[in-house]
Amino acid sequence: AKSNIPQPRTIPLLGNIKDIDMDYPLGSMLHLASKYGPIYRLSIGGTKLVIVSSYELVHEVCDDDRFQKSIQGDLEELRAVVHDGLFTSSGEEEKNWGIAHRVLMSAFGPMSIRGMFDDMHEVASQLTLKWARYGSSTPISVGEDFTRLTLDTVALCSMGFRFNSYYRDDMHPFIKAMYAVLKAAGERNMRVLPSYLHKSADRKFQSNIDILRSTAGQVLAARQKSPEATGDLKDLLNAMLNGVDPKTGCKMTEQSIIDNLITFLVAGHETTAATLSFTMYQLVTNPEIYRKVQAEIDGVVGSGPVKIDHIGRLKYLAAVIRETLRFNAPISAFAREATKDETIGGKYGVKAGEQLVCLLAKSHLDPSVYGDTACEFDPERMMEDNFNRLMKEYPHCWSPFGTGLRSCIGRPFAWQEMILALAMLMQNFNFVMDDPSYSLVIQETLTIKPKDFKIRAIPRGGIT
Ligand code: MNH
Repeated sequence: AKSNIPQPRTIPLLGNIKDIDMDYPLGSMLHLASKYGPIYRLSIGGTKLVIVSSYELVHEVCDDDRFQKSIQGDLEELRAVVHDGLFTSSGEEEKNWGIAHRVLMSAFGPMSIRGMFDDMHEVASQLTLKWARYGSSTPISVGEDFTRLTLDTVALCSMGFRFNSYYRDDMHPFIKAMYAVLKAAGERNMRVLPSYLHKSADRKFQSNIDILRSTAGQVLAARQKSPEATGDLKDLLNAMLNGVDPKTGCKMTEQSIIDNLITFLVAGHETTAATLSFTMYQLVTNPEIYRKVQAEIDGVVGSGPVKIDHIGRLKYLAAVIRETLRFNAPISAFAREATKDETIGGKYGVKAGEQLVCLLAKSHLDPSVYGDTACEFDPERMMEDNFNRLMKEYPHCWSPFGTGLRSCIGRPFAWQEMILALAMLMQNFNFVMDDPSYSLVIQETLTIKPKDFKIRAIPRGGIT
C-alpha cells in the first residue's frame, strides 16, 4: 500500500513559507528532517519539493536509470545567463551538453590538470606571500582570501585571464556582475508580485548578464585573433576551441564556449573556497589532526617547493578533505526528478518531474553507513582503503560532487588545487584561531561557508 509523504501544515497561497528561514534554508530543512523524518514534502509559493535525507532514499534517487538532475528553481533562472552550459543544461536531450561534456572531460582529465600545476602554484604563492606579509598578529578573513585564490586560479587555468584579486581590495567588475546575477537569480525564483513591478531589477539583471558575456566574449575573441601566441597553452579555452567531440565529430559553438567559460568561473570557485575554509576550520579546532597533517607535509614535501609529484602522496591530507566534504559539503543538497511516475522507499508515490531534493547535510551523517561515530570528524574513515570500501558497500553515501552523469567535471581540478594550497600553507605557517571562542556559524548563499571565520598565520621560517 502507498503511504502519504508527510508535510508540515500549509497556509493558503504561501504554503510552507513560514517553516523556512530564508537566511538559512538549510537549517530549516535539517530541522524539518528531524521532525518529519527522512522524506517530507514542502510547498513554497508555487514551488513543490520533496526532501529526502536518509542514505537509502538518496541512494535510490541517484539511480540514473529512473531519475535525472532537475533544473527547476535557481538553476532554471540561471539559464538566462549561461543557457545550456554544463551546470544548467537539462542534460542529454540538449545536444550542447553532450558535446561540451565529452570535449571537456578530456580537457579536465589527469594529464591536462597536471599541465595546469604551475599556474595553480603561482596563484597559491601569491596567497602565501600575502599571509607572510600580514605577520602573525593580523586576523585573516579565511573565506575572502580563499575566494581570491580559487577565482584567480580557475580564471588563469581556464582562460589565461588574470583577475589579480590579491592586488585590489574591491572586486573586479566581472566578479561584481557575477555575484549580482547569482543573487538576482535566487530572488527571481522567489517572486510573488507581477512582472511589471520588477522592470528596474530586470534591467539591472540584463546589464549584468551583458558584462559577463561581453567579458568572456572578449577573452575568446583575443584568443581567436592570435591563436599562435597561445597555441600550446594548456588551458581550457584552447581545449574548448580545438577539441572535437569523438561521438558527433562536432566542435563546441562560440555561444557554448562563452556559456561554459562563465559556468566554470561560477561553479569552479565558491565550492572550492568553501571546502578550503571548512578544512581550515577543522584543522585549527582539531589539534591532533592538525599535527598529523603537518607532519605528513613535512615528511613528503620537506622544506623545498611543493611539486606535482607530492600531490598524490599526501594521503592523510586527502582524507581530511574528504571528511570535510562529508561533514560540510558546500553544495549541501542537489535536486533530482523521476523520469516517469515512481514509487520510492517502497511506498511513497512521486510524480514525473517532481523535484526531489537530496539533503547531503543529513544523508552524509547517516548512522546506517557511518555508525555511532557518524557525527564525529574522523579522517581515518576516509583513508584511501576505507574510503574505497565504503563507496563500494554504500554507493552514493558520499556525494559532495553530485552523482552519475551530472556529477562535477571539475573534481580533479579542485582536488589538485586544494591539496596544493593546503600543503603550501601548512608548510609555511602555523595557524591559530583569531578568536578562540569562535563557534561555527554557517553562511548560506548558493553554497555554505563558515561565517566570519578568522585565523592568524604564524610563519614557521623562510617562505618557500
Ligand atoms: Mn563542481 C557540478 C560540487 C569544484 C565545475 N559540482 C557539480 C555538482 C556538485 C559539485 C555537487 C552537481 C550539481 C547538481 O547536481 O546540481 N564542484 C563541487 C565541489 C567542488 C567543485 C564540492 C570543489 C570542492 N566544479 C568545481 C570546479 C569546477 C566545477 C573547480 C570547474 C573548474 N561542477 C562544475 C561543472 C558542473 C559541476 C561544470 C556541471 C557538470 C554537468 O552537469 O555536466
